[in-house]
Amino acid sequence: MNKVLVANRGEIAVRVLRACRELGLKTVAVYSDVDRKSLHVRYADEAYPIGPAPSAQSYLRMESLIEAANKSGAEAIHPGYGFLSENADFAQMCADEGILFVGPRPDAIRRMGDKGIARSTMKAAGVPVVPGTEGLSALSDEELLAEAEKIGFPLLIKAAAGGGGKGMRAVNNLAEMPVAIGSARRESKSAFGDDNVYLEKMIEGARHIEVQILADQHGNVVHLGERECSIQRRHQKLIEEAPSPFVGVDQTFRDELCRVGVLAAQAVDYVNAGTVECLVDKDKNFYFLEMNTRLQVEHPVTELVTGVDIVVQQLRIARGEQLSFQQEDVAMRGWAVECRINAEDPFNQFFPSTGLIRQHDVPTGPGVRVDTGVFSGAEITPYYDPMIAKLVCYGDKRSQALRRMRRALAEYHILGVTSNIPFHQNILQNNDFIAGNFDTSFVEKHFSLDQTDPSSQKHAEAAAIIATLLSHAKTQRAARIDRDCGERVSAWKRARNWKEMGR
Ligand code: MV4
Repeated sequence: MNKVLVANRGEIAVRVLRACRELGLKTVAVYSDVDRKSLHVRYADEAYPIGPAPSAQSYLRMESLIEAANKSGAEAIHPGYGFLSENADFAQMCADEGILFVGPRPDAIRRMGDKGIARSTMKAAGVPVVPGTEGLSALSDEELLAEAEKIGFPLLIKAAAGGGGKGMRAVNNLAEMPVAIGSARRESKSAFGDDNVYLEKMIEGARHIEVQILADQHGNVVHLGERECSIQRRHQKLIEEAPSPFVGVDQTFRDELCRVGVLAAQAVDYVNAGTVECLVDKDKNFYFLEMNTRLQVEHPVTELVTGVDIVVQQLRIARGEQLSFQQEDVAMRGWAVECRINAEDPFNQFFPSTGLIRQHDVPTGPGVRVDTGVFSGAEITPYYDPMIAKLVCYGDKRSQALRRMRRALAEYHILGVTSNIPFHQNILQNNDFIAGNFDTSFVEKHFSLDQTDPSSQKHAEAAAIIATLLSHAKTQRAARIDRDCGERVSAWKRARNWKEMGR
């Protein structure tokens, strides 16, 4: 393997290209019309256009990607995350073309892709799953009603082809079932072209904790510990950390959770990097949710606490090498936290913000890592996901990692588009977050700005958010004045800027 094509864009394409560079591999980028000037294109040794901006016509076009690989002579394709990364047909197509797919075998992708099949496979392998309809498939409405009574309420209806909350419905009693089944089926049909659903008892007040797995082609499977991913909004993760503050110093619990993660991977003969997502309740009961058969956005927090370069390992595994270490060699040391920096307006329902990034000043210094695909002068288009960067901070303890994160967020300046930095700053000030005391409902509970119930503390919360936003706006304004003091700014404009700063 000498040359790798990266079938992705943005920060993850750059991340993968960097790993290729370090391994001495030649690199090939692909780009849509609007990405011609993107960082990943600049970074690669060569680059091929693959079509118009909409991903269905570019980054999701399997034939164009295979064609670019063949034209460039790339022997392998790394899919990154999103796009075709969990598409079994694409993995198969690569295999048929004699191209190495940097990921699991098509069969493992397929078995984990159908959440119903995945649950049955897991249960048979001794992996705990949430009680529900595992073992049954293609359930009719009548069967669902009968099963629902056996499971009890509240329960969740989930899409078999789903994942990530799409097509999911919460149901409190039998009477609500028929309508909920109908809408879950419709949503699933339109999103995935499949209207099969299954049922799970609802686990309330749960945390979302996941286990990072690495498996080579020789049957060696190791875990790299857990990540805490409960800080999310509408199934979009916002902050991730490793280790999980809930697991904390309970090494017995960690070992058990991670052992089950390994068991889940072994059950489908998993190869390459993957993640086993679990729900963990307040009594430390944990249940398999789903397995993501790809590299994840939040992999850097694991890299920082284990010292393992996950993408380098992926490439080594793909070219048939054995894992160079064993489970006993893996230790989690220190603490890492990641904030996803998105081009979206936290004060306007997180509406995506597009346009020219006029200035992008990223923090650096001790314990700070920034993975980004943008730069000053880059354009944020509405075609792809709004994540601009991942700001990852490391410390010997959680408190130090959080201190560094606050410092780094304050150093981060983005001009031209609105970002969610002030939102992160607010969370990083929250006492429950600081105490590690939160579950998946944290963001909803603490930051529902649209609620105006005076009997709650919401006004205080809203005031805190407004204060943060104002203070942030002031810092941004100062940065803009600083930048505009260059020669090309007229004295008149500068005078106005100085006046503004006095406010
Ligand atoms: C659950 C659950 C409670 N009980 N399943 C949401 C997305 C999908 N991956 C699974 N999800 C959930 N499944 C049972 N049986 C709560 C959630 C859930 C959630 C899970 C992970 C991260 C954030 C979440 C936010 C709300 C609900």
